[in-house]
Amino acid sequence: MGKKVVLLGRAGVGKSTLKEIIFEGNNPEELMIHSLAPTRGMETSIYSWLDIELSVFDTSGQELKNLLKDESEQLIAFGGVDIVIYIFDYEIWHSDSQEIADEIKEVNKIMRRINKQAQLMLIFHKIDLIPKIIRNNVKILTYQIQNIVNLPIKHSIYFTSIDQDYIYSIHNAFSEIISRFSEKNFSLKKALDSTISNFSECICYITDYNNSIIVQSKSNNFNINLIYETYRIFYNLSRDNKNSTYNDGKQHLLNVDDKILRMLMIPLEAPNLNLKLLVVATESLEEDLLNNLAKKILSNLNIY
Ligand SMILES: Nc1nc2c(ncn2[C@@H]2O[C@H](COP(=O)(O)OP(=O)(O)OP(=O)(O)O)[C@@H](O)[C@H]2O)c(=O)[nH]1
Ligand SMILES: [Mg+2]
Repeated sequence: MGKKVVLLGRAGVGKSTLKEIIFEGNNPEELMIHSLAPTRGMETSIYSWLDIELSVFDTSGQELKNLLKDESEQLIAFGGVDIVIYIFDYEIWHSDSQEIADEIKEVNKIMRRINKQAQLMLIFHKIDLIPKIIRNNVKILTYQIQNIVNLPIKHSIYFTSIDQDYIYSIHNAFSEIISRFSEKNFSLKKALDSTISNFSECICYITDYNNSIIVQSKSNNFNINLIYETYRIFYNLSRDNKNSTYNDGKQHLLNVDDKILRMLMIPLEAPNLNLKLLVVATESLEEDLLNNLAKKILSNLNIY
């Protein structure tokens, strides 16, 4: 059965750009240089994502205020919706946090009225524009945002950017959001989560044949300030076609800031399932850890 996703947010926060990269496979670097035209009305597109069909409604930021007032518009946007993704960015949050918080509350109120089952997700986009000191403390930023927004449920906030240094953050955000209703994505996620929960200081991903991360998991104590740096490394590896050097099933040591990251890439060779690589990495110096983790994940994935 198809699922409906609505992208909401002010003009220029990056809704259409995210849609183009995640679902249309467009080049993030080009979209950073050549902006898309502002969206007018609601643009609806249908996409496949692993085992599900998604109808994505990309709305106009210019017309958001109107949408939040006009009941017939609201029925079109929120009727039958499964997930509403509200996107905002640092600039807007920085200059207008209370207004953005009120807008998120308003969206939540309308959703509760029209469609109680729908879930609201928050994306804080363009993290490349945040000063580094704030970017490295996303936990504090999350806490601040949740407090100002002050909804009954504390919503997760995904921090994203299309900048090549952070590109995997957007695949990760969408993978987590969509895995709520993709059985296949969900079972892969469950296999990764249950395996990695017994390991310390590790992160793992599965990529598809577009070099997108379709699912990822990490140990509770994996240093979250390293995540965006690890995205950067993996992105550069796949972009430079250096995968072949790294996907040899052997461990490689990488420099991440002033830390060493140990990494292992294993080809999954499952094109029929669109699963290309398993990537595991750890900050731990223990060599056996990664081999053990990869072996356990492979047996829990049960794809062969
Ligand atoms: N620095 C930075 N710029 C971004 C990022 N993502 C998108 N942009 C830029 O943000 C601008 C607006 O992007 P759009 O995707 O058209 O914004 P939108 O939310 O669809 O806007 P409307 O259609 O008017 O509602 C473009 O100039 C993009 O290049 C990002 O991660 N970092
Ligand atoms: Mg747009």
